[in-house]
Amino acid sequence: MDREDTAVLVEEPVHIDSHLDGAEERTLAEDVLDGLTRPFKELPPKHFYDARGAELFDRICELPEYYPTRAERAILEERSEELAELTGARELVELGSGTAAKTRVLLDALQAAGTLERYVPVDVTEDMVRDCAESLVDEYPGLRVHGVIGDFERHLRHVPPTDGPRIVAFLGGTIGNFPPGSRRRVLREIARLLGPSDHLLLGTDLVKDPSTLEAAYDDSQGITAEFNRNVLHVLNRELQAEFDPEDFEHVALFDREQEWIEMRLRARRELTSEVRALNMTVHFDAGEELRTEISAKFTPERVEADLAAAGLEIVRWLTDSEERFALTLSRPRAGRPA
Ligand code: SAH
Ligand code: AVI
Repeated sequence: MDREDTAVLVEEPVHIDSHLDGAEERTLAEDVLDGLTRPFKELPPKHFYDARGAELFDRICELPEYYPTRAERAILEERSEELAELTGARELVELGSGTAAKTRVLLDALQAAGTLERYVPVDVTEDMVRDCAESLVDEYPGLRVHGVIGDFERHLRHVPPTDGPRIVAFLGGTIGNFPPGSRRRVLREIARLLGPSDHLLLGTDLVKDPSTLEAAYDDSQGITAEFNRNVLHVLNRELQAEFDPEDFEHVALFDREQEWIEMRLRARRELTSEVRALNMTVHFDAGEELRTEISAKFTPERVEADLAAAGLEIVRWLTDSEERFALTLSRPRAGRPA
């Protein structure tokens, strides 16, 4: 027999694509040029997540005040079997996957149902995608992992096509980190990943009393404050800025009208920093603030309206016993425009 006849194509269990290159540094530069020259200074939250930011976020998830992770995990523990049965998913795509800690609950259920074949984590933090892929193929024999290192606002076209039912998961409440207009744009883009037999699983934190919310974003150990200041460490390293992060106070406030938490960095004194890579000088008055994150809190009506605007209809609305957090399973509405 010819060697070619006997050759078996062995697919590697881990495949990683990276779409972050010089373009990523440009987006940080553009965000700084755009966001730090406005009367109300602002930066998008995706720049928190270098290796240190990702580690600080993991510590936030363990804090007694930060309930969303525990509440979402509790829902997954209670309802993953039902989600596996409803979706019959062979593939799980996860946007902003991080360490995929809670995701394992869903992967366990899909594996127990006998349908799981492939996991596709998508995240801007390269080491996390690589480490998580390596760990998961060890933990789930037979699982293939196709990691996409990229920005889910720009690189969703690189999510590989699938021929089986899939779940696209967007957990943790990360959708709340977008202001309302971009939130709907992001959901519309995500909905384009869904065929008629696919589902979106969306995690959203729910509106509740302001004191619980503000404590969740201003913990007594100061970990969230460090996470917030980390964006200045990122600017110092990536763009040769000269901020002293300790010159800034961490602020977390619930905006009752918008129903979102705002994290800000407030200058403790008047200061000026060079951003050498951009040949730029940034000035802060004493008390001036830089908005670093919004984290929107949802009502069932808001989730339904946002999903409907993306052409999706709700299949299941799942909450924890204290109704702090919701997971919504939705699918493309029949007859939605492509
Ligand atoms: N899903 C996890 C992690 C949430 S933290 C959980 O529920 O605990 C938010 C994650 O999204 C981080 O891992 C961060 O690196 C990633 N992220 C933030 N903005 C992103 C973007 N624009 N594109 C891709 N990943 C992003
Ligand atoms: C990732 N994201 C959903 C978190 C949140 O709650 O908005 C990020 C975070 N910011 C402060 N603490 C946690």
